[in-house]
Amino acid sequence: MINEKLEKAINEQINAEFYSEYFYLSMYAYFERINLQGFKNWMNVQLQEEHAHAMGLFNYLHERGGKVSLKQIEQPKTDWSSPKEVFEDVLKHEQLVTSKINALLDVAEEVNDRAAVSFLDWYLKEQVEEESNVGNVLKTLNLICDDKQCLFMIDKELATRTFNPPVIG
Ligand code: OFO
Repeated sequence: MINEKLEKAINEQINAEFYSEYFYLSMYAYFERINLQGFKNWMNVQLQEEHAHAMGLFNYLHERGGKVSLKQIEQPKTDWSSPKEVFEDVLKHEQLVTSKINALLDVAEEVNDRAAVSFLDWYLKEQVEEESNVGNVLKTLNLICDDKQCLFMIDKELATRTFNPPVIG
């Protein structure tokens, strides 16, 4: 049976991951509105990844005999002034998620649940990768791209991203 404190912390992270899905869905809607299909595709892949992250924790909690308690999902931001502003928000958001995963790992360590620590390590590695990917897009937007032609070039590149269901844990 999983420790109660850890169960609560995992449930909070499930909510955070579903919020991430919702947040990226809102960005997807923004890119649909301004007709940047490649950026929209990037968000579509990202929101599917977030759904998989949430379900990974959901399934793990069941596997460990815990109770999944779904909570209300906060309303995400709905408007941005530019794709650059969107990616600034994405980076900030992913940095926040990293700190949440670290806090979750602290709880798993505190209650001495080594199996959970090992499982949650995957999420930490995933965050390193996500922050790096997002940082690269943002760098391009910040440093290289100050005209529309460049934006369309990045849009083309982001259109090539595909969703590969992650193998979690
Ligand atoms: Fe963005 O990795 Fe989950 O939240």
